[in-house]
Amino acid sequence: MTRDQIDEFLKQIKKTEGQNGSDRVKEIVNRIVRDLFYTIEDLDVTEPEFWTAVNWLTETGMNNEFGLVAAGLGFEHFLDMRMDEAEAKAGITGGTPRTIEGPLYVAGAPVENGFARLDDGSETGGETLFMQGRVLTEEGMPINNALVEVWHANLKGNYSYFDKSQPPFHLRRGIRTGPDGKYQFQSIIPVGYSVPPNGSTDILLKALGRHGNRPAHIHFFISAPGYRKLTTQINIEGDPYLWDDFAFATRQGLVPHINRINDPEKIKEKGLDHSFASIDFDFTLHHENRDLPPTEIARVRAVG
Ligand code: MBD
Ligand code: FE
Repeated sequence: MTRDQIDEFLKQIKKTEGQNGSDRVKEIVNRIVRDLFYTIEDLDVTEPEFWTAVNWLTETGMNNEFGLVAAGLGFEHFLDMRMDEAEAKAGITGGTPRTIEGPLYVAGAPVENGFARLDDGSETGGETLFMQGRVLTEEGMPINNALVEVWHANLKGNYSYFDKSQPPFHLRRGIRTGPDGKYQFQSIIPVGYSVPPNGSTDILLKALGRHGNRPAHIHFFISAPGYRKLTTQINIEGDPYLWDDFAFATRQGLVPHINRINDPEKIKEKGLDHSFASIDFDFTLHHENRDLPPTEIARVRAVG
């Protein structure tokens, strides 16, 4: 069909809309439908191809994998790029880089003051991790009463809540800073995540000749009254997927050095009988800015 014929049909569809409904939704949906009509025409998408896609969408919804698809197709990182750009235009630069939330946050984790242990000791064969630092203003001043929300995978790359074999809120905590802005947690160094084998995301990525692996990482929400909420992650250095993340989330500045602590005094201090890994990492928050889109993002999330 010609563009004119397609546009004629789009006009006919548009005419059915009436006054009710949302102008915003109308604009977005009509734009997407137009682009898809053009795609079908230009690429001569066959009917079986079209229905394969419809079926894939149905299954992706039934599997609750659209959050994963959004990450894997780069949409989530693209939204980060747009937020970075909006901030840069407003003169906000530097500080701790943001990176994607991903689909595996669960609200309601226990909150502790200053320090939390995330793992329940049941994960064996892994490496004990202590991670610590401060939450700071752009000016380098400690932020009191900041909330450090942290979540990560276990040694199989699985997240509690979604993996029902782990206890509630395993490897998930909130840590509240005091006047010194300090946080610290004890946990285990996680293993990288892979999309569910033979799931919708896996099927799509394989058809694209891609993999569905993420390097080992730890997620954070850092928030404090009067500051822009920071959504970010740190990566575990040395992971083979460090710069080959299927979700495009690795960023310079988010790969801290891991110190291996072998000093018997320091090991004893922690109540351990083996060496451990230690990461020092400060988070810098930007002041709240009412001219910018908020970084506290409304999004349906699991509640544990
Ligand atoms: C993850 O753990 C994750 O962080 C993202 C972005 C996507 C899938 C699994
Ligand atoms: Fe993750």
